[in-house]
Amino acid sequence: MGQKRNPSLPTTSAGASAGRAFVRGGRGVLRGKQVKKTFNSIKITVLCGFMTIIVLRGTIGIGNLRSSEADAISNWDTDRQNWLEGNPEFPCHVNGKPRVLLLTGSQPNPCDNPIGDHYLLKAIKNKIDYCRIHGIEIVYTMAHLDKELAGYWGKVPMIRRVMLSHPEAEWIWWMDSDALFTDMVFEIPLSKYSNHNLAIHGYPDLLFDEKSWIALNARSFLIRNCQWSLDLLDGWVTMGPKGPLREEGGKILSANLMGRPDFDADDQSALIYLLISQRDKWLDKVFIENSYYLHGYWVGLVDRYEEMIEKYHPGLGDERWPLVTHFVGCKPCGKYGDYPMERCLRSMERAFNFADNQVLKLYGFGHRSLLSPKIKRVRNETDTPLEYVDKFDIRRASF
Ligand SMILES: [Mn+2]
Repeated sequence: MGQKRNPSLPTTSAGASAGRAFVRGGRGVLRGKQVKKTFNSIKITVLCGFMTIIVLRGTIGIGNLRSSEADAISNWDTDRQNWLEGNPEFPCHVNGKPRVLLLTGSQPNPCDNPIGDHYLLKAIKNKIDYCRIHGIEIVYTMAHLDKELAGYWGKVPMIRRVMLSHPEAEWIWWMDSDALFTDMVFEIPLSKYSNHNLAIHGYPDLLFDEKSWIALNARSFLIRNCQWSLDLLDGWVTMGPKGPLREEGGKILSANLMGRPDFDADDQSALIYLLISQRDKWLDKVFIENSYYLHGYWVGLVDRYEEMIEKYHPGLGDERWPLVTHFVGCKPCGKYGDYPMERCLRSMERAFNFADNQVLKLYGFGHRSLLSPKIKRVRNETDTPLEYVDKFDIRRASF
């Protein structure tokens, strides 16, 4: 090697040369020179370390959902099927219905304002009620699995993780923390999706004719636990990682999707773009749902609750009685929403109480008004309480 012939040349093998510098120092080389050489070696060590990190970044899952190539999964359908057969105590169908796991979550830190945490609590209470009534399990996550995929991108690695860790779950239902169930009776018509792997709220004409960036809503959707979905998540997340991938991705999305402002790649636009640009690969397994509100935009719904109560009844799920009211553009946990905080909180309170009235009915209570956390009795106590169970327990409604 070069260093052997000319000991004063900088070395490229940093670890070994650092040791050698001390040996050379022992031969009587000036101490200052020795220190300088050692310093050079350290610089090279740092540089080599940096290069190693860059090389490793390419292989440890920046830009894909895997921690290394070793856990690329290609046989999930067979593996999962075998697991299900070996674990009959964890069936993927219960009482003839596919097992659904609702996945939601919020940031690991406190909200900027304590009122934000109060509404996160109300939002999870609301989801617990709906899921208890409909036999759905809940996973609430506060973990950031991947530093590169923070914020709304965080759901993608989390969905994948939950699929692989809960092989018994047939469907994973992602729902944002700022979405509330407002129809406690309506049940997802899963049998409709028996030939599909993704059920998502949206409009086919907006997707195919207009390529609109709001053609689908990715904040409440159902995805089947299968290999197709793992592949979709892998394709979906490519624009997710912080930095150049997300910045360049944003430019591609704005150039291709109608109405999209210029900003870094977001999960919803990326999904729309993936489905449009690889239509043949994905679309026959995607059910674009708009017969009920799997996602319902809160503006235009929250002011109509009294009218709904007057004219309709829960169980419809659509614009007459929306399954979900989603507070898009409200940031109760953060600082900067698109709408005034007061209007958002007031509307969330109304949505929560609208839903809670449907839950409280079984117990004989209701909110004093849609804006009041206080309750009042809505019927007298009785010495034959079981007749009210038959009448008001939503779980006994005819599904
Ligand atoms: Mn949201």
